[in-house]
Amino acid sequence: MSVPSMPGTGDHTIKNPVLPGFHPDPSICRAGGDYYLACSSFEYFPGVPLFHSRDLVHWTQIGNVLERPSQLRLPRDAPSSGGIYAPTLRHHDDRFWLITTNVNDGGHLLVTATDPAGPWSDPVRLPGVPGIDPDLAWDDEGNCWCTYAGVEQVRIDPRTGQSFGPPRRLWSGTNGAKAPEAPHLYRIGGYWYLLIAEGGTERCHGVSIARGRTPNGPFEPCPDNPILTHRGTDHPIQNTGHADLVQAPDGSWWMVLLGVRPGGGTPGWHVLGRETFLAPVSWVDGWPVVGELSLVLPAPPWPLRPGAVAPVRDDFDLGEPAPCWISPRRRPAEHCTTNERTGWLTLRALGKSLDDPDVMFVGRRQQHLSCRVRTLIDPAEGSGGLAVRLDEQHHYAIEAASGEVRVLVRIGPLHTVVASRPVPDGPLILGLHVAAVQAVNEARTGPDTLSLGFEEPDGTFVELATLDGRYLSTEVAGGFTGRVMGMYASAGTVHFDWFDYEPAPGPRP
Ligand code: 6LW
Repeated sequence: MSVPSMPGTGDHTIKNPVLPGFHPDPSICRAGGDYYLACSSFEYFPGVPLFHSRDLVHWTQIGNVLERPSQLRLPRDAPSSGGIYAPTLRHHDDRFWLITTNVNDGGHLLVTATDPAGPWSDPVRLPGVPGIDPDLAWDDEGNCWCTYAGVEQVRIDPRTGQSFGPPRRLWSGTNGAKAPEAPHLYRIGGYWYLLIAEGGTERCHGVSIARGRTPNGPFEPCPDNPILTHRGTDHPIQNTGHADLVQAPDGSWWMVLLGVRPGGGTPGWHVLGRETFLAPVSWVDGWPVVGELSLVLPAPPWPLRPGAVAPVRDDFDLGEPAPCWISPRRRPAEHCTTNERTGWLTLRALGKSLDDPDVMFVGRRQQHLSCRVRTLIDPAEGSGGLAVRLDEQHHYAIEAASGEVRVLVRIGPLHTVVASRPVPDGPLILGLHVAAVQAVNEARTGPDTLSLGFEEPDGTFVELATLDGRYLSTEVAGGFTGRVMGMYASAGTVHFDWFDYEPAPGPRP
């Protein structure tokens, strides 16, 4: 069977991942010429980032689906990598529908909107539907089928959340592979296709498919399953799975999926979490065949429509934080505001450190393997700093307080101050430079280094510590998220005038 390559002239290339950084479990839909995509968000608030594109390649975040406490409750004891699991986003009946699971607050929830930029409704709950990874599909009779990991299915009323009858087992995947999950059900031509992930979300991840004549099966597995996996290969994109399909207006088919980019020696550490990749799909004998999935692809055969280039600096001049800013569990306005000091982000401490589940931390995803971040902090009324966080037990920070800066490290049960330096009172620029490794010349080389420091008034960067990045990787910390970089308060009130995030040239694309 021939494997198609990305259609197009090859004159232009696009970079995969199309959504770099911690953007796992992508779900996509199209309304006319507009594509929308949603991802999991776990313990972060607001939840479920929502993106728009007109070319499948360039994506702009237009909001977050769950942005009010009435939609998203993440209790203090919701662990990191708990909270919001994989969503499904669909356009049906002139409405956008999003179903997802809050594993720490009542399970599945379903919200709708006429404009995907929001506002989204308050949630409808689905107490009769167990599990994770819910999907929504409607048949011609108007029945709505909710299919979820396992893989099982139940008919629901999406307006009330009521379910009808006991769940039915549909398919448990191929050859006993673990974790049949992430189902998506589509009617394409004369068949209903059931796309799933299997093998687990680690190196053995893969995508398989089955088809049947009704949305309830019976389902016949594709003879070429898995239709996508990079397991057992040295491909730079690993853990490939959890896919969703979309058809472009020209009739071509595309897949979005999650994958990771491990770096360093053995076993390879990925630090940005699971990212969203794009691959072309063609159809052979009624089965989808996934084409080229690589870091650089020929562009699709339509004009590319790059959105606005993300500015390096956020000056905090808007009335509220831009949609890319996220916080663990909650972000009460009285603890995080751009209104107290005009043009500054003010954070008032909740938890006392980054170890606390309710630390007042506001961050954005690290999206490039090499990058630089800087922020101007005024710690006159408290202490706080600049941090890169994987979870409560894995973070590096440079913290400023009363005439001193300190580099704080937490790796699992170990906490330490690795460096400190007196500084004059007053506002100070803190910096963090991430550099992907040049080359793997021995098996134990880490994926990157992180240098933390501050700037002298003349702009010289004073590096206080350079740390191995492997300890802020999923292979060390575990879980489902990726690095988030941002500002925090550990005592009193701290103000931040601006925050810069700048990709840096690096040895890996
Ligand atoms: C998600 C499951 C998975 O619910 O990981 O990769 C889980 N796939 O489908 C958390 O993202």
